[in-house]
Amino acid sequence: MYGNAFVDPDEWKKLKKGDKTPEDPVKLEAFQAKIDRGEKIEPSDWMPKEYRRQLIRMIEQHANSELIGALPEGTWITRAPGFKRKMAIIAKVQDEIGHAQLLYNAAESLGKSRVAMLNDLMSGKAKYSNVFNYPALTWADVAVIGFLVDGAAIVNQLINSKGSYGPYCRALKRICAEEAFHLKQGHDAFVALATGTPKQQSMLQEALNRWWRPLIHFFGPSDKQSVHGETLQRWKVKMASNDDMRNKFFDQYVPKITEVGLTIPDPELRKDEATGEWFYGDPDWDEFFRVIKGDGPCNKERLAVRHWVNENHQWVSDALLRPDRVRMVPLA
Ligand code: BYC
Repeated sequence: MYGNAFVDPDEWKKLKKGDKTPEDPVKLEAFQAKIDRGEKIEPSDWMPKEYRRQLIRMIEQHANSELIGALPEGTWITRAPGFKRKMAIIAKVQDEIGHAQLLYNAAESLGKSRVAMLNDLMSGKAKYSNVFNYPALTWADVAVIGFLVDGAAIVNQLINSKGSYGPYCRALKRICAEEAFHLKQGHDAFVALATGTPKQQSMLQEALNRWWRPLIHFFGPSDKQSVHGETLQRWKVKMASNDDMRNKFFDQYVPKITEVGLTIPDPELRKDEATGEWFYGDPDWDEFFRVIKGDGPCNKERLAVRHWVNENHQWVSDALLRPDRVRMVPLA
């Protein structure tokens, strides 16, 4: 099933088979010129196969991140401290699933079906953000996710919402508006703990210590190690490099973390005031690559939830899409 009427499903089949036919140089030049003029590319427009393939990879990974990203905080719905925080976290988790919907739609507009994307997620073929392979051990972890993971995501998404692919940029704009509200609830929970009892403060510091390294990894490997960065920036899919986005995050969030009395768990972190560049200690990129390849603390647990949903909730899709398959049981 394809979510967009413009899509030729054969395009995706060809891409999957690794179609290496050279692009028409005239079309390619016109395409790049359009991007350089800052115009949007829409699903019905001609696009190079590699542009389509790269966008599917990145948007699909982003959609998977929203879907799986709902899980660490979702596990805290039943244990959130107080009614108001419980209501807020329920609404936030629902929003994240809504973001996944928007992004799967945007990726579908390029020709890959949602079912194929969910299958690739479950088989481990498609990635999702490294950060969601870590556990939320305490309520303070939820505060760190709500403030700093959402903050990091906003840095990335605001920049990329000015990119070249229309459906992705429009989805990002809407997502950023909702994320800005998530950030407020994350900041509120964060500040409440930072200004709370000594026990709450140390719980928050411990959570920050756990999340700092995954947060650095969130923006992707350094520009020297980035595989797709250059191509994606040329096509204005990524509007800044991994290192530039990470730098922006440090600029915005390091002062917010330290002003509430927390210590950043990296004695080497410093800003060169002359160049504006941040330097940080070794974030162990081996750990990053291990985690994104499936060997993180929670990878198996996260995918197990998707398998469970797939097996136990198939009837919902059947009822919506194939009502002929659903057997109605009369009420006694
Ligand atoms: N995690 O060439 P590079 C949220 C992979 S959800 C995992 O630099 P690229 C939220 C990369 O895929 C929002 N993998 O890649 C939800 C590539 O591997 P493959 C999450 C990563 O694409 C719920 C390899 O490393 N945000 O905020 O140029 C609750 C080489 O990297 C990661 C997004 O998904 C990573 N962090 O740049 C709360 C943003 N980083 O595919 C919050 C959308 C790199 O060759 N994505 N890899 O096997 C992007 O902006 C870009 O894809 C990245 C990476 C900057 C992440």
